[in-house]
Amino acid sequence: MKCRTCGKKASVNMRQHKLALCKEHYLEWLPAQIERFIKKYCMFAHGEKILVAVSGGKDSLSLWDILHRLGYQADGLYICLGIDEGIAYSSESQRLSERFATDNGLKLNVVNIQQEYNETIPELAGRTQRGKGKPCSVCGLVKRHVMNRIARDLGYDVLATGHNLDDEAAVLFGNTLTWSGEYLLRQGPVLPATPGLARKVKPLFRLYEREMLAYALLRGIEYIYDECPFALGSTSIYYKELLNKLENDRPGAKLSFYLSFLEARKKGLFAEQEQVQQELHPCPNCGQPTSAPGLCAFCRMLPGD
Ligand code: Q46
Ligand code: ZN
Ligand code: ZN
Repeated sequence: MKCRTCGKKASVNMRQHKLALCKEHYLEWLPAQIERFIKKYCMFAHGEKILVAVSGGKDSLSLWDILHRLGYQADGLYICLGIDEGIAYSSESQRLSERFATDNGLKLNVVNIQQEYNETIPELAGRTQRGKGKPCSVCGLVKRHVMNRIARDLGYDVLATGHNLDDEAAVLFGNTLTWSGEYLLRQGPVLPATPGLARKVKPLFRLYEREMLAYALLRGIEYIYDECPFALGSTSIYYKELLNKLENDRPGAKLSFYLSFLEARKKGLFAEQEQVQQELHPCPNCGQPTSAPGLCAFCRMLPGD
Protein backbone atom coordinates (compact mmCIF):
# COMPACT_ATOMS: atom_id res chain seq x y z
CA MET A 1 0.00 0.00 0.00
CA LYS A 2 1.37 3.39 -0.98
CA CYS A 3 0.64 6.87 0.40
CA ARG A 4 -1.86 8.59 -1.85
CA THR A 5 -0.09 11.92 -1.47
CA CYS A 6 3.61 11.12 -1.86
CA GLY A 7 3.79 7.48 -3.02
CA LYS A 8 5.97 6.39 -0.07
CA LYS A 9 5.09 3.26 1.93
CA ALA A 10 1.77 3.88 3.72
CA SER A 11 1.59 3.63 7.53
CA VAL A 12 -2.21 3.79 7.81
CA ASN A 13 -4.76 2.21 5.51
CA MET A 14 -8.35 3.40 5.92
CA ARG A 15 -10.57 1.00 4.01
CA GLN A 16 -13.67 3.01 4.91
CA HIS A 17 -12.27 6.06 3.11
CA LYS A 18 -10.37 4.07 0.45
CA LEU A 19 -7.34 6.05 1.55
CA ALA A 20 -3.80 5.08 2.61
CA LEU A 21 -1.22 7.57 3.93
CA CYS A 22 2.36 7.62 5.17
CA LYS A 23 3.16 8.82 8.70
CA GLU A 24 3.92 12.38 7.69
CA HIS A 25 0.79 12.84 5.61
CA TYR A 26 -1.44 11.03 8.11
CA LEU A 27 -0.31 13.41 10.86
CA GLU A 28 -1.33 16.30 8.62
CA TRP A 29 -4.55 14.75 7.33
CA LEU A 30 -6.15 13.90 10.68
CA PRO A 31 -5.99 17.38 12.30
CA ALA A 32 -7.18 18.90 9.01
CA GLN A 33 -10.21 16.58 9.09
CA ILE A 34 -10.95 17.59 12.66
CA GLU A 35 -10.62 21.28 11.85
CA ARG A 36 -13.14 20.73 9.05
CA PHE A 37 -15.63 19.05 11.42
CA ILE A 38 -15.16 21.75 14.08
CA LYS A 39 -16.19 24.34 11.49
CA LYS A 40 -18.89 22.29 9.77
CA TYR A 41 -20.71 21.56 13.02
CA CYS A 42 -20.03 25.04 14.51
CA MET A 43 -18.28 23.61 17.59
CA PHE A 44 -16.13 26.61 18.53
CA ALA A 45 -14.10 29.47 17.12
CA HIS A 46 -10.46 30.40 17.56
CA GLY A 47 -11.06 33.13 20.16
CA GLU A 48 -13.06 30.88 22.51
CA LYS A 49 -11.73 29.27 25.70
CA ILE A 50 -11.91 25.50 25.47
CA LEU A 51 -11.75 23.01 28.33
CA VAL A 52 -10.71 19.51 27.22
CA ALA A 53 -11.66 16.67 29.54
CA VAL A 54 -8.59 14.40 29.63
CA SER A 55 -8.54 10.92 31.07
CA GLY A 56 -4.95 9.98 30.22
CA GLY A 57 -6.23 7.76 27.39
CA LYS A 58 -5.27 8.01 23.72
CA ASP A 59 -8.40 9.82 22.51
CA SER A 60 -8.50 12.71 24.95
CA LEU A 61 -4.73 13.30 24.92
CA SER A 62 -4.71 13.18 21.10
CA LEU A 63 -7.64 15.61 21.00
CA TRP A 64 -5.75 18.01 23.25
CA ASP A 65 -2.64 17.62 21.09
CA ILE A 66 -4.61 18.30 17.90
CA LEU A 67 -6.41 21.38 19.24
CA HIS A 68 -3.06 22.74 20.41
CA ARG A 69 -1.49 22.05 17.00
CA LEU A 70 -4.45 23.75 15.30
CA GLY A 71 -3.82 26.86 17.41
CA TYR A 72 -6.90 26.72 19.66
CA GLN A 73 -6.81 27.96 23.28
CA ALA A 74 -7.39 24.66 25.04
CA ASP A 75 -6.72 23.87 28.70
CA GLY A 76 -7.16 20.40 30.16
CA LEU A 77 -9.26 19.04 33.02
CA TYR A 78 -8.25 15.83 34.72
CA ILE A 79 -10.67 14.35 37.27
CA CYS A 80 -8.98 11.96 39.69
CA LEU A 81 -11.64 9.34 40.44
CA GLY A 82 -9.63 7.35 43.01
CA ILE A 83 -9.83 4.07 41.08
CA ASP A 84 -6.99 1.69 41.86
CA GLU A 85 -8.20 -1.92 41.42
CA GLY A 86 -4.65 -3.24 41.67
CA ILE A 87 -3.38 -1.40 38.59
CA ALA A 88 -3.16 2.13 40.07
CA TYR A 89 -5.49 3.20 37.26
CA SER A 90 -6.20 6.74 38.48
CA SER A 91 -2.71 7.65 39.65
CA GLU A 92 -1.14 6.34 36.44
CA SER A 93 -3.61 8.17 34.20
CA GLN A 94 -3.05 11.36 36.22
CA ARG A 95 0.72 11.01 35.87
CA LEU A 96 0.44 10.65 32.08
CA SER A 97 -1.98 13.59 31.78
CA GLU A 98 0.29 15.82 33.87
CA ARG A 99 3.31 14.75 31.91
CA PHE A 100 1.62 15.52 28.60
CA ALA A 101 0.69 18.98 29.88
CA THR A 102 4.23 19.72 31.13
CA ASP A 103 5.91 18.43 27.96
CA ASN A 104 3.69 20.64 25.81
CA GLY A 105 3.56 23.69 28.08
CA LEU A 106 -0.21 23.36 28.54
CA LYS A 107 -2.43 24.17 31.52
CA LEU A 108 -4.09 21.23 33.27
CA ASN A 109 -6.79 21.72 35.92
CA VAL A 110 -6.91 18.77 38.33
CA VAL A 111 -9.89 17.87 40.51
CA ASN A 112 -9.48 15.12 43.08
CA ILE A 113 -12.86 13.62 43.97
CA GLN A 114 -11.73 12.19 47.29
CA GLN A 115 -10.23 15.48 48.43
CA GLU A 116 -13.27 17.49 47.39
CA TYR A 117 -16.10 15.15 48.34
CA ASN A 118 -14.41 12.91 50.97
CA GLU A 119 -14.96 9.67 49.04
CA THR A 120 -13.45 7.99 45.98
CA ILE A 121 -15.77 6.86 43.18
CA PRO A 122 -15.76 3.19 44.32
CA GLU A 123 -16.56 4.35 47.90
CA LEU A 124 -19.35 6.67 46.75
CA ALA A 125 -20.78 3.88 44.61
CA GLY A 126 -20.58 1.36 47.45
CA ARG A 127 -22.64 3.61 49.70
CA THR A 128 -25.43 4.57 47.31
CA GLN A 129 -28.30 2.78 45.60
CA ARG A 130 -27.25 4.21 42.24
CA GLY A 131 -23.84 2.52 42.50
CA LYS A 132 -25.17 -0.98 43.26
CA GLY A 133 -23.13 -3.52 41.30
CA LYS A 134 -21.05 -1.13 39.21
CA PRO A 135 -19.72 2.36 39.90
CA CYS A 136 -20.21 3.61 36.31
CA SER A 137 -23.54 5.35 36.82
CA VAL A 138 -22.22 7.24 39.89
CA CYS A 139 -18.97 7.96 38.07
CA GLY A 140 -20.76 9.38 35.03
CA LEU A 141 -22.91 11.64 37.22
CA VAL A 142 -19.89 12.92 39.17
CA LYS A 143 -17.81 13.53 36.03
CA ARG A 144 -20.64 15.48 34.34
CA HIS A 145 -21.16 17.56 37.47
CA VAL A 146 -17.46 18.39 37.91
CA MET A 147 -16.92 19.18 34.21
CA ASN A 148 -19.88 21.58 34.28
CA ARG A 149 -18.74 23.17 37.51
CA ILE A 150 -15.17 23.80 36.37
CA ALA A 151 -16.30 25.09 32.96
CA ARG A 152 -18.73 27.51 34.62
CA ASP A 153 -16.52 28.63 37.54
CA LEU A 154 -13.39 29.15 35.44
CA GLY A 155 -15.21 30.84 32.56
CA TYR A 156 -14.69 28.36 29.72
CA ASP A 157 -16.93 28.78 26.66
CA VAL A 158 -17.02 25.16 25.71
CA LEU A 159 -16.25 21.72 27.05
CA ALA A 160 -14.68 19.20 24.64
CA THR A 161 -14.53 15.45 25.20
CA GLY A 162 -12.59 12.78 23.32
CA HIS A 163 -15.49 10.52 22.32
CA ASN A 164 -14.73 8.90 18.97
CA LEU A 165 -17.02 7.33 16.38
CA ASP A 166 -16.84 3.89 17.99
CA ASP A 167 -18.00 5.34 21.32
CA GLU A 168 -20.79 7.34 19.74
CA ALA A 169 -22.00 4.52 17.49
CA ALA A 170 -22.11 2.13 20.47
CA VAL A 171 -24.23 4.57 22.51
CA LEU A 172 -26.48 5.15 19.51
CA PHE A 173 -26.85 1.41 19.00
CA GLY A 174 -27.85 0.95 22.65
CA ASN A 175 -30.37 3.79 22.48
CA THR A 176 -31.78 2.42 19.24
CA LEU A 177 -32.27 -1.08 20.64
CA THR A 178 -34.61 0.42 23.22
CA TRP A 179 -35.81 3.36 21.07
CA SER A 180 -35.00 5.74 23.90
CA GLY A 181 -36.41 8.86 22.25
CA GLU A 182 -35.25 11.25 24.94
CA TYR A 183 -31.64 10.07 24.73
CA LEU A 184 -31.71 9.94 20.93
CA LEU A 185 -32.87 13.52 20.88
CA ARG A 186 -29.96 14.66 23.03
CA GLN A 187 -27.20 12.55 21.49
CA GLY A 188 -24.99 14.43 19.08
CA PRO A 189 -21.63 16.08 18.43
CA VAL A 190 -22.76 19.45 19.82
CA LEU A 191 -24.96 20.14 22.82
CA PRO A 192 -25.72 23.87 22.88
CA ALA A 193 -25.19 25.82 26.10
CA THR A 194 -28.24 26.16 28.36
CA PRO A 195 -28.58 28.44 31.39
CA GLY A 196 -25.99 27.18 33.88
CA LEU A 197 -24.35 24.70 31.50
CA ALA A 198 -21.49 25.22 29.02
CA ARG A 199 -21.73 24.03 25.41
CA LYS A 200 -20.45 20.45 25.00
CA VAL A 201 -18.72 19.20 21.87
CA LYS A 202 -17.15 15.99 20.58
CA PRO A 203 -14.65 16.95 17.87
CA LEU A 204 -13.56 13.31 17.30
CA PHE A 205 -17.07 11.97 16.69
CA ARG A 206 -16.39 11.13 13.02
CA LEU A 207 -13.03 9.46 13.63
CA TYR A 208 -12.74 5.71 14.04
CA GLU A 209 -11.03 4.43 17.17
CA ARG A 210 -8.37 2.83 14.94
CA GLU A 211 -7.65 6.21 13.39
CA MET A 212 -7.17 7.79 16.80
CA LEU A 213 -4.95 4.91 17.91
CA ALA A 214 -2.79 5.36 14.81
CA TYR A 215 -2.52 9.09 15.51
CA ALA A 216 -1.45 8.58 19.15
CA LEU A 217 1.14 5.97 18.17
CA LEU A 218 2.58 7.92 15.24
CA ARG A 219 2.76 11.11 17.33
CA GLY A 220 4.49 9.20 20.13
CA ILE A 221 1.90 10.26 22.73
CA GLU A 222 2.33 8.34 25.96
CA TYR A 223 -1.12 7.30 27.17
CA ILE A 224 -2.60 4.75 29.55
CA TYR A 225 -3.15 1.47 27.69
CA ASP A 226 -5.42 -0.08 30.28
CA GLU A 227 -9.12 0.66 30.15
CA CYS A 228 -10.73 1.55 33.45
CA PRO A 229 -11.07 -1.82 35.23
CA PHE A 230 -14.81 -1.20 35.66
CA ALA A 231 -15.31 -0.99 31.89
CA LEU A 232 -14.64 -4.72 31.53
CA GLY A 233 -17.72 -6.66 30.47
CA SER A 234 -19.79 -3.51 29.89
CA THR A 235 -22.58 -3.49 27.35
CA SER A 236 -20.88 -0.68 25.45
CA ILE A 237 -17.85 -2.91 24.82
CA TYR A 238 -20.21 -5.65 23.63
CA TYR A 239 -21.94 -3.23 21.23
CA LYS A 240 -18.55 -2.07 19.96
CA GLU A 241 -17.64 -5.67 19.15
CA LEU A 242 -20.90 -6.20 17.28
CA LEU A 243 -20.41 -3.00 15.28
CA ASN A 244 -16.82 -4.01 14.51
CA LYS A 245 -18.09 -7.25 12.96
CA LEU A 246 -20.43 -5.24 10.79
CA GLU A 247 -17.67 -2.79 9.87
CA ASN A 248 -15.36 -5.62 8.96
CA ASP A 249 -17.76 -6.95 6.35
CA ARG A 250 -18.94 -3.55 5.21
CA PRO A 251 -16.28 -0.86 5.62
CA GLY A 252 -17.90 2.48 6.41
CA ALA A 253 -21.05 0.93 7.97
CA LYS A 254 -20.36 2.45 11.38
CA LEU A 255 -19.92 5.96 10.03
CA SER A 256 -23.00 5.74 7.86
CA PHE A 257 -25.08 4.38 10.79
CA TYR A 258 -24.17 7.46 12.83
CA LEU A 259 -24.37 10.05 10.09
CA SER A 260 -27.73 8.82 8.84
CA PHE A 261 -29.04 9.11 12.40
CA LEU A 262 -27.97 12.76 12.51
CA GLU A 263 -29.58 13.33 9.12
CA ALA A 264 -32.86 11.67 10.14
CA ARG A 265 -33.01 13.74 13.29
CA LYS A 266 -32.40 16.93 11.37
CA LYS A 267 -35.36 16.03 9.19
CA GLY A 268 -37.52 15.85 12.31
CA LEU A 269 -37.59 12.17 13.25
CA PHE A 270 -37.85 13.11 16.93
CA ALA A 271 -39.61 16.43 16.49
CA GLU A 272 -42.63 15.51 18.57
CA GLN A 273 -40.38 14.73 21.54
CA GLU A 274 -38.85 18.16 21.41
CA GLN A 275 -41.99 19.86 22.62
CA VAL A 276 -42.21 17.85 25.82
CA GLN A 277 -38.79 18.75 27.17
CA GLN A 278 -38.73 18.93 30.93
CA GLU A 279 -38.68 22.16 32.85
CA LEU A 280 -35.33 22.77 34.56
CA HIS A 281 -34.58 24.85 37.64
CA PRO A 282 -31.27 25.54 39.44
CA CYS A 283 -30.35 23.12 42.24
CA PRO A 284 -30.52 25.07 45.56
CA ASN A 285 -27.15 23.63 46.64
CA CYS A 286 -24.85 23.73 43.59
CA GLY A 287 -26.79 25.89 41.13
CA GLN A 288 -26.62 23.44 38.22
CA PRO A 289 -29.89 22.89 36.34
CA THR A 290 -31.99 19.91 37.34
CA SER A 291 -35.44 18.54 36.59
CA ALA A 292 -35.75 16.99 40.06
CA PRO A 293 -37.80 18.91 42.64
CA GLY A 294 -35.27 20.24 45.19
CA LEU A 295 -31.66 19.05 45.11
CA CYS A 296 -30.10 17.66 41.90
CA ALA A 297 -29.13 13.98 41.63
CA PHE A 298 -25.47 14.79 42.36
CA CYS A 299 -26.15 16.73 45.56
CA ARG A 300 -28.62 14.11 46.77
CA MET A 301 -25.88 11.49 46.43
CA LEU A 302 -23.31 13.32 48.58
CA PRO A 303 -22.95 12.24 52.22
CA GLY A 304 -25.20 14.22 54.60
CA ASP A 305 -23.77 16.46 57.33
S1 Q46 B 1 -14.20 5.64 34.35
FE1 Q46 B 1 -16.04 5.65 35.51
FE2 Q46 B 1 -15.76 4.79 33.00
FE3 Q46 B 1 -14.48 3.54 34.97
S2 Q46 B 1 -16.01 3.71 36.56
FE4 Q46 B 1 -17.15 3.28 34.73
S3 Q46 B 1 -17.67 5.33 34.01
S4 Q46 B 1 -15.62 2.59 33.30
S5 Q46 B 1 -15.71 5.80 31.08
ZN1 ZN C 1 2.95 10.55 2.12
ZN1 ZN D 1 -26.85 20.15 43.02
